[in-house]
Amino acid sequence: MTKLPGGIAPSQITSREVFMSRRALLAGALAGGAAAALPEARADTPPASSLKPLKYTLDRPYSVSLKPTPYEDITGYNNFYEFGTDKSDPKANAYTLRPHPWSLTLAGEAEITGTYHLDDILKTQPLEERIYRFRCVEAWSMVIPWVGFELGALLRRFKPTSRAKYVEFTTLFDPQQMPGERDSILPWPYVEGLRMDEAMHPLTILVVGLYGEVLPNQDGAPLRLIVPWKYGFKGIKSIVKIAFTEQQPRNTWNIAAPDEYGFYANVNPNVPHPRWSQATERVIGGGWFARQPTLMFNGYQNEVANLYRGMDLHRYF
Ligand SMILES: Nc1nc2c(c(=O)[nH]1)N[C@H]1C(S)=C(S)[C@@H](COP(=O)(O)O)O[C@H]1N2
Ligand SMILES: [Mo]
Repeated sequence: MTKLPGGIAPSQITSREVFMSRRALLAGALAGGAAAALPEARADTPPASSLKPLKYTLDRPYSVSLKPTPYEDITGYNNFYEFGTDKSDPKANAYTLRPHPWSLTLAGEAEITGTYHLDDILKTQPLEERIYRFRCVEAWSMVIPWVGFELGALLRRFKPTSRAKYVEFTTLFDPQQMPGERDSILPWPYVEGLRMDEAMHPLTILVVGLYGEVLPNQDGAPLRLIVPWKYGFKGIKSIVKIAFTEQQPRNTWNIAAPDEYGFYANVNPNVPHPRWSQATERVIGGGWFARQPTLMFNGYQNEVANLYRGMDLHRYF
């Protein structure tokens, strides 16, 4: 499989149907022991750590063929203001979070709602590895081998009604576990939202792992959102509630600074942040001076541009 500009595998730009059968084919090839014929997009051997290894399959068609950022950078250079505002704070402070056992509430416009043990949900939710580009609104980027599952697969199990137009996510509010929630730097708890079609897009995943292991606290354990074509702040961490809503939900960074952070937050090199350009990005782990151009929709243009056809991306930033 050849790499296209932007590092997107060609299988990602075929129609969903072709794509799905192609994915089944790949799964078959893997099962048949033909894995050696596939391109080597897999992450490096997971580093030794005390975190539990996970069972998962490799979802190559949805992964980019790029070398993942070192584990130390993904877990040592974080934004998680519940544990402090410096990039090194979450790694140092997030040990106070207790990600197990964990409850997840499903609420709002759906036939099935309630509060569930995350363990029970995960028992029936197969995991995949997805190697995705990650682009923070602060103009730095990584390549991250997540382990998780499609958000849409989970949402469908709760049978959203026709009034469900958006999905709202909420982080844990517990200042004892998350001491940063005592500071008024942001309104707490952290909240985020997606339009229903964005939430149902096959690229949108809920993440429980990293480099083949259970997600470290500082990266949003035990459950966080990843929407790879949007700025990192959409990827809300340590989620306790998912609600189907009729109205567009608020999102924390938009509440904090509405002129600087929108609801959509699609990665867009042509729409600068009011205080800096978004045309290029600093590559974390590539040396302090490593920069590369930022790609439209973070390189996922072929998959997601149709979601925003006819929309003024300067206005809806
Ligand atoms: N609850 C919560 N989720 C959050 C944040 C946060 O401060 N609190 N920061 C966001 C931002 S700005 C980014 S860039 C990503 C960082 O994810 P990472 O630390 O795993 O790279 O998490 C996002 N999710
Ligand atoms: Mo961010």
